[in-house]
Amino acid sequence: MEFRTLLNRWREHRRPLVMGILNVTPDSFSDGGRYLAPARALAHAQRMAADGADVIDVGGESTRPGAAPVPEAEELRRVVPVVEALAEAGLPVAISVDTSKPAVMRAAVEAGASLVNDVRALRVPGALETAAALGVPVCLMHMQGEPRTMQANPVYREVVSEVRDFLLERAAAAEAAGLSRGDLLLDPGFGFGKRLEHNLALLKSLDRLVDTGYPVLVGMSRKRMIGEVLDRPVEQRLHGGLALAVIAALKGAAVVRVHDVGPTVEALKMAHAVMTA
Ligand code: 9MG
Repeated sequence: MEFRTLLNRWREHRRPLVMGILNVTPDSFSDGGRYLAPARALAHAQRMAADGADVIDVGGESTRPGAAPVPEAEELRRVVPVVEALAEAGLPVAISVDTSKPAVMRAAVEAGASLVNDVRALRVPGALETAAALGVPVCLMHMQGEPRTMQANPVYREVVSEVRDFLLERAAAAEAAGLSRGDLLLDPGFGFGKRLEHNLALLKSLDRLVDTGYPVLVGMSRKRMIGEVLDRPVEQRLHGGLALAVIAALKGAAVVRVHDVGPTVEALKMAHAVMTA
């Protein structure tokens, strides 16, 4: 399944797509180490597909606050066999690769990925040119700083305008490099160099990003913003995450990136039924 096909389906029906998270990392914040072996990764992807995921996002470098960078060879070693296994299994989902490295983008797309999810919005040298040459849709995410230090002291004058301006500037750079406007998604990057007040303001004003006309992807699943409001540890953030997913959907998000696919699919189906009644 090509991600572009799903995006066109969303343009027609406006039912948000659900992206299941598949971290093939030893150190991600909620599931680090669980799916490093390709067979376990495939089993988890099969479960998410059966639960109704539209897309599976495969990532080999943790971007949690404080995470250290991963060398290119190691990221390739983690990601490529898993993308190959998912593609060979013929699951009824699109495969996305969560990376900022041009070599990983290239190898993953050759192996069967049809979306690049880049938390650095194609700012790594060579990423713009590589993405343009690959010709697949790309998600451009906002991040202030780098994962290792981004939560030390995030500061904004006016977070919604700054994030929106940054993303529009990156979309213009992508289009100038040859990417099609219709292949770009924007993501405010919840938790990436942002305090709780910034995250809440961005979700409250998500329509300002939706109004740009680009499809918007959001990722809030199990994140600290839920823990801060509800005072819950990472394994008890499902209910808060469902509330946030529904709010994002009502505000027009096109894709919701989550760990808990089944409950999210049901919550969004319910919201869609109400909104289209
Ligand atoms: C990889 N990753 C972790 N959190 C994310 C988010 O919020 N958005 C996107 N696009 N990717 C994310």
